[in-house]
Amino acid sequence: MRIKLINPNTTGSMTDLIAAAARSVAAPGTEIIAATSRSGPASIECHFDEAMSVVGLIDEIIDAPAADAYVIACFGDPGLLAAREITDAPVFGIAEAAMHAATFVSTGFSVVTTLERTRIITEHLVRNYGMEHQCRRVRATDVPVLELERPESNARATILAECERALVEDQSSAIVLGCAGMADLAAYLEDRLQIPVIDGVAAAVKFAEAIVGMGLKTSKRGDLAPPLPKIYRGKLASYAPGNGLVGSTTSLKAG
Ligand code: 5HY
Repeated sequence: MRIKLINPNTTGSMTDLIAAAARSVAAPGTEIIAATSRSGPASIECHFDEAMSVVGLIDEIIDAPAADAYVIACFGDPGLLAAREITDAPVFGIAEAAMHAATFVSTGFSVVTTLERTRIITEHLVRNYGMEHQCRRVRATDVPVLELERPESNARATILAECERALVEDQSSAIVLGCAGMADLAAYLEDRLQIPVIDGVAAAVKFAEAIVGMGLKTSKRGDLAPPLPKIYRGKLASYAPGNGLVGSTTSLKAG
């Protein structure tokens, strides 16, 4: 099976880290195609970044070759439902995948994420995904996304300290890592904390394998049906549903 792993930010080194995490858990028959968005922000840290990242993400989904499943490797799950509309191949967001995984191995988890403003965005996701009962708290470290890559930033120690506080103050029994750029930290943190630490990239890849293995596709009945054909104007004219790039027939073939 072929899983396309899309980093919707434009930082290729982060894609390499995410791809390594995905490949380390993928089953022998799974091919991971890692892609970095070609347009948009270098890191996604606010609502505007998220909105601006979605066109680049959609480009990666409509580009050949088609995949059996898609993973959006950013913890805000930007464009997740839009992506599900334009293909019938299952699409996974790493936040949704990680939170679901956490509920299988604990009754209460904390999310440890990057900036304070990201914490608020994650709280929206917790509510959207109906995780208010299982998610005890979302914690920010105030480490910017791209600082995760710089050893001098001391991000690893900062994140470990926040996880330790989560165990004591939130009484959480699992940690969800709140950024794709933390994918390489799961084993290190799990070793020190002795509780499950869930990286959403790994979770999404394993859910993708399971759902594709079950032969499931995204439902095209209701709101995840292909977008209705209509005119789009200005810079986005070529994305008008039904004109060939995004359309009911093309996208379903791509899936
Ligand atoms: C991510 N931003 O996973 C998010 C999460 C965050 O560029 N990749 C990003 O920390 O806001």
